[in-house]
Amino acid sequence: MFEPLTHFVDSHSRFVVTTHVNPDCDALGSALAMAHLIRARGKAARVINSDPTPERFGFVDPDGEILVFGDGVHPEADEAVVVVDVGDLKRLGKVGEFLDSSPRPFACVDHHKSNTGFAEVNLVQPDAPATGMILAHLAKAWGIPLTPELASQLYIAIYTDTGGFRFSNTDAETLSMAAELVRAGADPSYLATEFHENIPVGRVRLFSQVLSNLHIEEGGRIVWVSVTLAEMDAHGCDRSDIEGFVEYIRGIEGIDVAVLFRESDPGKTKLSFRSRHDVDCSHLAQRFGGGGHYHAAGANLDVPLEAAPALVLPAVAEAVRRSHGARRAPAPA
Ligand SMILES: [Mn+2]
Repeated sequence: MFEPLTHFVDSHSRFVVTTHVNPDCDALGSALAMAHLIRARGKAARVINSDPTPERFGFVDPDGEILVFGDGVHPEADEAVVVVDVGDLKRLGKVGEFLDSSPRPFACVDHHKSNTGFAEVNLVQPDAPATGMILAHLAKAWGIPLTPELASQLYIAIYTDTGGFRFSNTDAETLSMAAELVRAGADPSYLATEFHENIPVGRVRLFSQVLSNLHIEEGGRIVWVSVTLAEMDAHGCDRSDIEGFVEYIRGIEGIDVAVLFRESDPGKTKLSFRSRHDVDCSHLAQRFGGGGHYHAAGANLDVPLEAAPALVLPAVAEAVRRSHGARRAPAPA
């Protein structure tokens, strides 16, 4: 299954690796790991992203290797491109627009259920818990030793995309790969602490404001919140600070779907869906032009924040009514 990508890497000599806008730790760790693997195969590789690395994820890239697309920083004519953790070309941001106007060979390594196989070479495994997991297997297939740096990049990718080994994508294989990465030098306590315990106080204040207006519908099966640009500005927050809000409200007892409506630009709304049980968020997001995973997905609407809930919530309610909700524990014999 790695042959097409192996052939792609062997057929070019210089590479740019890139990932989605508003990068999370799977995106960042996977981009760095992919560049490392390409270099270990004797080729040149650098990482250029559309968005700067969010400050609180700086620990993923301690050497500041990730470049930001801009004046004079873009894929050169002789650089092939590898896109990681991207299921939809729209999520490539400025780098995507640049590639549209100046096409070059490109490959994609990803695990989004909604990935349509848009690249020339697609290494897409929807069952993988993280793009970092696919790359951990690729490192082994290529016989590339796991340095502590590489192991840390892959570990944080897997750790965060499994919600700290909580989500249904966590299985024995996930945990045994994590153990292998720890043996190779990833420090689980350090990485988890950097990830969870670096919260700017403005983010906590914004969260408390958002939570003060929590909406519960469908007899407690749907929960939703919204956040405006003005609220984010007032607390010095950017969109990366909002990550995690929707995960938190998904934890409310008895709910099936959590939705976050975020004003992304004036007149535009970003939707984030999180579900439990048998509600397919990826399917829900696709109804609004987005995509993602079964239990986590998103979409962008050209609709003002105030108008978005009335447009979206009926579809969520329909999905919830069709679903079976929590599986009941078997009755004692
Ligand atoms: Mn991912």
